Amino acid sequence: MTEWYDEVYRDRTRYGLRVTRRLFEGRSDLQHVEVVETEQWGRVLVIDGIFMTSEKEEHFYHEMLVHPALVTAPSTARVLVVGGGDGGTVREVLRHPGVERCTMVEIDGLVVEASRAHLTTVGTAWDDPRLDLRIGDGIRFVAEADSASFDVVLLDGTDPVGPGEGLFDEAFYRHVARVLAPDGVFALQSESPIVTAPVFYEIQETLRRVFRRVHPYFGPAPLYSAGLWSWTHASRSVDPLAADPARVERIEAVTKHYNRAVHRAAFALPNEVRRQLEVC
Ligand code: SPD
Repeated sequence: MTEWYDEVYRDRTRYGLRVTRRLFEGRSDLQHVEVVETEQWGRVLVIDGIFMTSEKEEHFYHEMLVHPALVTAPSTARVLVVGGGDGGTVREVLRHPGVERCTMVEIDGLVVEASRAHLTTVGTAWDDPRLDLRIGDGIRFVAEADSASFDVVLLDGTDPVGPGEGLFDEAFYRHVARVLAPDGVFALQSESPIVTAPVFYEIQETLRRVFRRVHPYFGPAPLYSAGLWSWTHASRSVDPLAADPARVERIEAVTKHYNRAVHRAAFALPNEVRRQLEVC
């Protein structure tokens, strides 16, 4: 069987993958969850018709979300991951030996279930004793967590539509700032500065109302059809280029994409972005 699976985003773009097999389809209270096998990217997790991650290119996204924060935060002992149900983000977090506990709060148990069964090369750290996996609402978890109880917070959500929408609100970011240690780091996926530019700039503006230092950075995420993807490093005082050399050396020995030069280059702002951020 071969057919095309088209991701239609906000009724404005269409990106298609040839599918050779449907492996999983289910509906939770929140979302429609699928795993399909594709010629191009291997197995792909799809939520509500939007491509989330794939076996063959997920490392770009997950390594770039995790390592810039994990090599710059003064401490990495207590990490919180909001979302990330496919397991790729916690896999990268738990590569860092300085992480003592990684709490992951995923709103949809079906995403974890489907990923554990069908994306076994993505989530390889489910049994790490440092992982504290909770199925629940990340917004509520952060609102109820103790102040200064995490050193790093990572947000690995969907696009800002559907159940993930509240994860892009100022109120949520204020709670993140509160639960972070004073020198803690928040990193999040922040959409495409090109295809979804208005959303990207809105995220930057909102973060700037909450954090003193807000630095978007860029890299490839081939599954998202956007050409260029962004993540953002936000904190009260941490320089995103002041990476701990020992941590960088250790992690770049095992990553597929991330290394010290990629780290530096990723924070270079294209002119259009720089100009636009000056007026934000
Ligand atoms: N356009 C899709 C953006 C999804 C970002 N999160 C993906 C989750 C991967 N762990």
